[in-house]
Amino acid sequence: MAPLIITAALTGAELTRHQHPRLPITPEEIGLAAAQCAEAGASIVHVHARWPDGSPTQSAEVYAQIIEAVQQRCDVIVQVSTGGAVGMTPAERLAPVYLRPEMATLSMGSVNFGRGVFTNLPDDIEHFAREMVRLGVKPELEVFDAGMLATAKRYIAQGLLPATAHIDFALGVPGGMPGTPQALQYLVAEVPANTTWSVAGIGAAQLPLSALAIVLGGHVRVGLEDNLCYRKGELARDNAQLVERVARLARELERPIASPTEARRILGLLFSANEVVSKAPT
Ligand code: KMH
Ligand code: ZN
Repeated sequence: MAPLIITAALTGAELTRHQHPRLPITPEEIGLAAAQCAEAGASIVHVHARWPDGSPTQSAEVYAQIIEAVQQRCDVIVQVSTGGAVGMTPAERLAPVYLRPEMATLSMGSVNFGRGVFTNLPDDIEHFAREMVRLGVKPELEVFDAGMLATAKRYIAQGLLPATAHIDFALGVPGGMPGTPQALQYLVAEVPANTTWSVAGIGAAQLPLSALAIVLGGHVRVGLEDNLCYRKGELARDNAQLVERVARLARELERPIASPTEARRILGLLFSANEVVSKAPT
């Protein structure tokens, strides 16, 4: 089996310090959390930006500060969110992609989210996809429901998305597919050839789905964005504690853990010298 890529979803858009006192909010805090997660075995950090008061933003300037704060401290792949927060405009959400990060999320459809709707219209998904391909940013296809996997497969078949896609199954959002082993196994059986996948179990689903992904040969996303607790009734110490547990499980199950370089190789992010030149910001 390929080494396990662990993604740390550090902050999210909706959570507050009232819910978790160690939720990283500022670029500095996010950089520190990334370094702790990298030390624990994460090779990707999924990041959201916040204004200093904690409210969500897709400001490219704040994302640039986050990327710099992470890269000063460690070598992990930075994956920016284009999901942002419910209610943001598509143009707002796409802004950090123009920084040409290594990866960005790309949601494959709309889903009820909290009391609102996380809206992803076909025209917007297709525009986001074309921009990411044009800018050399690897999309991670966010799948909250089975129909979204069918959409991803359609875009791959049409050539809008590369066949070497990376899919993240975000399971357990109320309104989306449940965070059960049965749901994950159904989805995994439908994953197209050449495609890698990870799972982000929401809330209590995080631990069992992580264990299942390790044995099924998938990859794992954990972190406070998806789950605030280490176990029922006990807040996680921080993001790194959640990464440490997955790394420990993987070691027990004899699945090696990917370094950032190995993760880049698995995800096809390593470019030849010529391609690096063509990827340089213009
Ligand atoms: N905050 C959610 C509405 C992503 O990062 O791409 C969307 C989200 C997905 O978090
Ligand atoms: Zn996110």
